[in-house]
Amino acid sequence: MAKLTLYHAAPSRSSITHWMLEEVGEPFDLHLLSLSRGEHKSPEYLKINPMGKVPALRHGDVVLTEGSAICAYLADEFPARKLNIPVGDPRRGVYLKWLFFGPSCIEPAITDRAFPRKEPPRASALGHGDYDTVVDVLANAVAKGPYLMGEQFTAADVVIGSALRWGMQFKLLPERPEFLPYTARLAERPALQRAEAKDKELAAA
Ligand SMILES: N[C@@H](CCC(=O)N[C@@H](CS)C(=O)NCC(=O)O)C(=O)O
Repeated sequence: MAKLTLYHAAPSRSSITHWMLEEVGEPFDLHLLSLSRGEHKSPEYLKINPMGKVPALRHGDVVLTEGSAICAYLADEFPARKLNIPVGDPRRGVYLKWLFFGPSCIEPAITDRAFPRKEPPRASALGHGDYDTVVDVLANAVAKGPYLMGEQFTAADVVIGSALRWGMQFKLLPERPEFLPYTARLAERPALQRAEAKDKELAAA
């Protein structure tokens, strides 16, 4: 079995992939990087992620970056865990939509809110449109539950759930009544609890 190593800083966006690894349940190593000491900009690490950012994942000879891609990759590599929707299943299209919606719509909507522009751009010129539409689409997606894809928890819940949890924590997303039961359900997952406890321990060290 090829070794899994997560290049990680706790807590950060790599916590999303830390949770995903806990859901997968295979043994993995954490290679910790101190963002405050700039270890993510070292020449050695820039060979792994030329963006100088966490997360990055090494799996045997495969190295990949971008949190959502890592979640999708792990779900597909370990299909027995049923964290993906496989090729050929008609539900896969919607599953992929949510995996991409995290970085391409929620993330820019949140950063627009955190760092408002002096002159608001035209919504039609932005890939995510506008903040309120992103929030409404998300609220509608999680309203029914228990998970985005219905009864099956998938990597898409790790990506979207992480964004909702983080966004609400930092008051950059509203605590909509549709979001709260969904994120409460996610918080009960033992894998998320293990990743969070470990990240707290690492952050305190
Ligand atoms: N597009 C990347 C973003 C990763 C990212 O921004 N990571 C932050 C941690 S929250 C980082 O490494 N920041 C350090 C820096 O840019 O100096 C992903 O989704 O994985």
